[in-house]
Amino acid sequence: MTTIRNIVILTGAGVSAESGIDTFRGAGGLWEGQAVEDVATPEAFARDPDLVFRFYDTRREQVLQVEPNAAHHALARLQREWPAKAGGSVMLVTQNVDDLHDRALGAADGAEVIHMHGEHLSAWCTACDGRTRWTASLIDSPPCPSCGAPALRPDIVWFGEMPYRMDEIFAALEDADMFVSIGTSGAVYPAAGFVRTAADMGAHTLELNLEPSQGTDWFDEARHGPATQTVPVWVE
Ligand code: BJW
Repeated sequence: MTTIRNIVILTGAGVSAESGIDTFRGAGGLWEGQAVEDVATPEAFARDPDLVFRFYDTRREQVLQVEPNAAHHALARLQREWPAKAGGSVMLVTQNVDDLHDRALGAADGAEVIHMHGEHLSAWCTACDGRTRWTASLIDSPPCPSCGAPALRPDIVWFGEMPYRMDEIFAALEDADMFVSIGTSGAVYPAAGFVRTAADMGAHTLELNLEPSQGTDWFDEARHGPATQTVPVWVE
């Protein structure tokens, strides 16, 4: 059996569900009754920016009111302790646009959270390409703090846009001994395909999700249940 040194972890909305943030799909999901193309595409933003700003303003406010849960804390502990314990690395890639992993991790030497789909608490200026921490409303065209242009938009990767830091993520997947997917439906690419990249390179693959995801058959192993229970057990 291969010794596990390098781990890549992918998280999705299910990790933050027990903190009180809605998931996207399924009953009670954020997009139940809301067409995704009305809010989560560049075309929707061009068509009706105020609708899109209002949708993200509401969700930005929600993020400020919730706290990391036991799953976020367990993963942060793993990130802090694994390098010294196993002489390897942990890359935590999240599709989540909340900052709960970051808050659980705090300041930790050499450890970070990769937000491949962007962040609610960040605004992106389409004029100067600058990014600014942002907790207020984006309605009424506030000026960019760097260049002054009224060109800020949510720093969220919409459908049809390229997720962030893909080269680094694929390089880590190719070097991984273990790939763990937590709380994601496996409905959105390229993240849904990470398991196959890691498996093709010989990594052991594990799914932790409330229920079998769309890609569950691609994993070597699956454990089903709420993330606040399955993740701390796996980390220990
Ligand atoms: C629990 C739980 C608990 C609940 N405990 N678990 C056809 C084939 C392949 C690709 C495409 C295609 N047609 C179009 C595409 C591309 C498209 C895509 O994937 N579309 C699909 C719908 C098919 N993708 C893109 O456009 C992406 N860009 C791209 O592909 O660029 C080109 C490229 C090419 C090659 C390499 C690289 C790039 C961009 C995707 C951007 C996604 N953005 C969003 C943000 C929307 C805005 C917003 O935040 O409002 O990201 S969409 C949304 O879905 C959000 C999420 O990060 C993402 C994933 O959702 P997630 O996290 O999986 O949540 P859910 O709700 O789906 O699932 C939650 C799970 O948790 C469930 O399974 C529950 O059971 C579980 N759960 N409680 C544990 N307590």
